[in-house]
Amino acid sequence: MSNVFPDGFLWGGATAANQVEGGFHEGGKGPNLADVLPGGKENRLKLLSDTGFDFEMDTDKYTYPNHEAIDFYHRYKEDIALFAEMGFKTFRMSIAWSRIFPKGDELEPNEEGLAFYDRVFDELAKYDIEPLVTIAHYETPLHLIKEYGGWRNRKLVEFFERYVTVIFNRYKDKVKYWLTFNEINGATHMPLFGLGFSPENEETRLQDSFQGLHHQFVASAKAVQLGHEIIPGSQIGCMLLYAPVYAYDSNPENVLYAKKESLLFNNFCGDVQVRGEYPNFIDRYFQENDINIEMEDGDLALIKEGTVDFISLSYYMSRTDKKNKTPEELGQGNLIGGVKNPFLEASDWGWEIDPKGLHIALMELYGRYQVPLFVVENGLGAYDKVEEDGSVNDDYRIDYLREHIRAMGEAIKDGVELMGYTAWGCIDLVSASSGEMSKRYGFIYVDKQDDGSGSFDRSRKKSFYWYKNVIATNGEEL
Ligand code: BGP
Repeated sequence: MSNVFPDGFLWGGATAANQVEGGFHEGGKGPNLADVLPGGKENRLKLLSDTGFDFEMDTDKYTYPNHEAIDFYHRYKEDIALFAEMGFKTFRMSIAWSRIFPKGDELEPNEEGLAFYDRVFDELAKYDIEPLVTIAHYETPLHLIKEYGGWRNRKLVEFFERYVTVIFNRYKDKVKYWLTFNEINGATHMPLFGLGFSPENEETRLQDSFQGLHHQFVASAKAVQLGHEIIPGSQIGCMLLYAPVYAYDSNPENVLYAKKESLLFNNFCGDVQVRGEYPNFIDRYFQENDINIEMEDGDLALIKEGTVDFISLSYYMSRTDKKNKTPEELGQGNLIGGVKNPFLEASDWGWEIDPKGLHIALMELYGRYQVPLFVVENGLGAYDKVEEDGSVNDDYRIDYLREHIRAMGEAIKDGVELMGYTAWGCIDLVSASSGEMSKRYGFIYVDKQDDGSGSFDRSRKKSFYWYKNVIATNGEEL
């Protein structure tokens, strides 16, 4: 088989600051959203769907796993050396906004925070690993949440602009690839993560989420403009949580329903950020749900001018759905709803495993937008067993990744332009939705357990050697 992956394909791995760094009050960093999210699956999942979270910590009752995370803050050299050993061409990471602006609304940045990322980028450069930087990954400064109500407040656009101006200027010679808001379209499902607010009640959830999204669209467009000005040749992408929606059966009513759900979930944000316009279909949805977006003069023109250079996406699962569901059919563990797909198996966390869904996702996205795509998250969260000799034989992870990489190859054969692939959680990290360490994604095992115990030592899993060879053969040997 001749090689389907183009030369220069950006193989690598992905993380987010709050899930790896730790050092939560070191180097002048201020607290952010992730610092007040308790550990434990039930606690976290409840928060994500709940209303009225107060953003206070209760250390008697809960643990806070992101405080230490996996201590990348102190161990980044060792970790980057391991990424280099695997042959990474790129490393996706985020900058924690509250390391740069501890409260978020200051006028002057925190030099220690800036210097930390200088060191990380310099370390990556030693090994020719290209950084791919997410500007906002579920880590809004806590002060902006408590004082301003998160992204519902227009003020955040201004604070964000200050933040991106500082980081673009500081890192202009070190970082070429940027992403604005992680999984921006997840906002209406989980406003807590992306928008930094917990709805007061179900009635205000949609209105506030779409208003917050509008502010992020404006902020993202502004960032694209600034990035292009400050860093000539930079590539700035949006980031979508993409889950193709399948109709449960061929009943046209269900097909239509699935189509509409997909437009709303998968395409609304992309339409705004890639095409630079609110799509026509959203008018009806806004009317029917009584959603009124406050816009300022110039917002729509800015959105039109600040369209992204490429689309990045996370892909974990597809969604199967039908118009009329019984309560028993609902949910089924997939984070984004839907009903159980009888053809698919699920992970231990109930996430349905569907490599073909990635092929479909890439074809849908490329067909609609015709801009380069970048898969910046994909992977299997699983319980790993450490053998007596210290090895981790994670064949299940290899199987999962192999099939998804194959699916990307098939999409490339179908004409999709794909820039790269960064496997999520290339080193074990704190799970976003459950706060657990035991939901592991890594090629590199980290000896830290759910209760926070462990040596934090790193070791290579079987998948480490497998992925190294995948990269070395540019995806030819899977
Ligand atoms: C995405 C997030 C990541 C990440 C991943 C896996 O939604 O962008 O931050 O954590 O999902 O999810 P989880 O950690 O819940 O398994």
